[in-house]
Amino acid sequence: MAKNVFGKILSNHIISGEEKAGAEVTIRIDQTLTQDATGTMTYLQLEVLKPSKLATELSVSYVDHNTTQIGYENFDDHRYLQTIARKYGIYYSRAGNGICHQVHLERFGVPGKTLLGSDSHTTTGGGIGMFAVGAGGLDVAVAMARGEFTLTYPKVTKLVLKGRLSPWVADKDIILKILQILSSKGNVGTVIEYSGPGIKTLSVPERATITNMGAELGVTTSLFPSDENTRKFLAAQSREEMWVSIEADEDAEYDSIIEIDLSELEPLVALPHNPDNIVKVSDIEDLLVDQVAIGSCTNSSYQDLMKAAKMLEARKVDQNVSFVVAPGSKQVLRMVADNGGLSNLIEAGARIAESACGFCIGNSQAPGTDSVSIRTSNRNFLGRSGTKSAKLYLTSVETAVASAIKGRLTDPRTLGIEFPKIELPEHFVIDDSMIIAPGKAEPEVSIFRGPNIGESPENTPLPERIEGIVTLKVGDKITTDHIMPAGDKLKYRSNIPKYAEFVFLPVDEDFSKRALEYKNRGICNIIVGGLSYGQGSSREHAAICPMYLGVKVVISKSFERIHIANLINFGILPLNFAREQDYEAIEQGEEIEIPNVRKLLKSKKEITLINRTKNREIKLSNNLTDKDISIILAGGRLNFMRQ
Ligand code: MIC
Ligand code: SF4
Repeated sequence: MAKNVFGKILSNHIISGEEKAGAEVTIRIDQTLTQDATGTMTYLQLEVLKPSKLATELSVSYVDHNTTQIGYENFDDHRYLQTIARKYGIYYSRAGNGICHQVHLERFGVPGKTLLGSDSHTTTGGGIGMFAVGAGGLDVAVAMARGEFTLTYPKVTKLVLKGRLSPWVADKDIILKILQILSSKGNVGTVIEYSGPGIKTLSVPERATITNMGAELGVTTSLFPSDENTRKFLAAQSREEMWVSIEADEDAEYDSIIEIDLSELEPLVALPHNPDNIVKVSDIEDLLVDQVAIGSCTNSSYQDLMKAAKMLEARKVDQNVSFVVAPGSKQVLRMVADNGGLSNLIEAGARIAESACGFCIGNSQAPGTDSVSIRTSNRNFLGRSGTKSAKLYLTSVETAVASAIKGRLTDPRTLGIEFPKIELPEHFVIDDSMIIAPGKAEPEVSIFRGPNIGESPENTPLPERIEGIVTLKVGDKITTDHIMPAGDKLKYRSNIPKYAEFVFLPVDEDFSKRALEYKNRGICNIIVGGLSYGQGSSREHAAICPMYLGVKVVISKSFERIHIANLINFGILPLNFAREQDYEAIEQGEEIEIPNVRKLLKSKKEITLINRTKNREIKLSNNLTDKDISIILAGGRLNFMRQ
């Protein structure tokens, strides 16, 4: 039977289940990646699973998020990760070597392989023809221990790119256009497969900018075929032997088809506070700008930085703009330095930041009060930058640099300078000295544990009857940045009791105190949410910390894929309103009862909630599989696996 690229990769990896949209399938995972902010919890869980050896072909532990090192916590956590990597035979990419997704693309990504990463932007790997998926840390720990991952077999959308981009219109504008068409909600359970003549005009790093922001679409992942451009990129990384050709069969079928003519695109911008809030740059030009930040796993490649450097040759950034540049990797920084690009950037007034997540996750370079920040990153959620009143606008590198020069949001086509066409280099500089390759696993190695490293907390089995209070009611598109803010709190990722103090901080400063008080009185905490609850990051802390505070149930109109998996993994029951309008029938502070919940879940009967305050019944539904239900009843995945 004719197959598309996704189908070809998946059928090579199926362990069990039917290859049919909506079916539950278990697939073999070839590679895993973790980053430090999710990694400490992932490896604490791996320690609980105690595998005698890893089941993956390759696993890499990156340090890229928590590199600010104010206080001892980050450095101690890095040491923990480094010793754990030795114990299990995991590659360890040291702080300073770069952002996980950029480095993985450069040094480890292999077309046709499956990659599971404890970071939502693991989807970046689709740019090199991998089936690359983001997941919670516990799922990644299980993949390392058992080599498998279970997911819902997705629908596949063919996204045909025709024509070629005009000068000054970039890879980023393509994905912003797709976000405008598809929005950031309602795409759960879909894979996007790129195709058409336009893809031949895009290099692997440009493709990776597009697949990176598949995370913002909320799709399972997205991917490009592995073609001549993929071969060229691997050859330039001295890894040509890893190349295989993977193209869709001519009559391959898709569930839906979308076409975009690249030649019709214009520079676009995502307005605050969601990446799908898209308008043309020319529509809001002249907006005064306080900060411009180039970098993040979306746009920090060699081509990105050299474009910026060329545009800034013999030019200065506006004196009112703070201009920060964070190269995606040590390789990028080294090559931009060798080629003279770094001097241009420095002379123009750039503040060169470490090759790390940095400004993107709000743990450095926080903008000022009410300020406008133009960024090449992928998320502009409220408070994400570390400054709640700041407004973040997401653009291409070209638009960001034009705006830095002018001090106002600027369509780069109006700059009147020569367009900087930067080709993919024939050879990248290869220096893997910041990656510690594993020798044989060393089971006896002593693991370093600083005072910040806690334990992996566990839940208790779901009670037969839930009696609780709606501790919080929120609206649509609540992101994991709302639930579990990062920024300057990121260093507490390994210390759950401390980190739990900040749950829902951007939404309700008293939530954590209130929830803990109810928990201590034996009352279950219940959260009510709107559409796309849990959008954004893979951080399982958005489930672990609420669990620690005694949250037992989240009822919402819909959930995002990774977050619902995390809720299940930690034994929090995710339920939907059977009728969306019933969202209105329940308010914060109301007393709730859900009787016979265990029995009803097991027998797959409809669950009814009793709003005791209003004396009214509300019907609830769910899409839980038998396995999900068993995990929730057991009080989370680790308990379930022990049974
Ligand atoms: C993010 O971009 O929000 C993060 C920080 O990379 C997260 C992971 C995390 O919260 O540690 C993600 O995207 O999954
Ligand atoms: Fe790091 Fe930002 Fe990418 Fe997340 S989105 S991995 S914080 S660079």
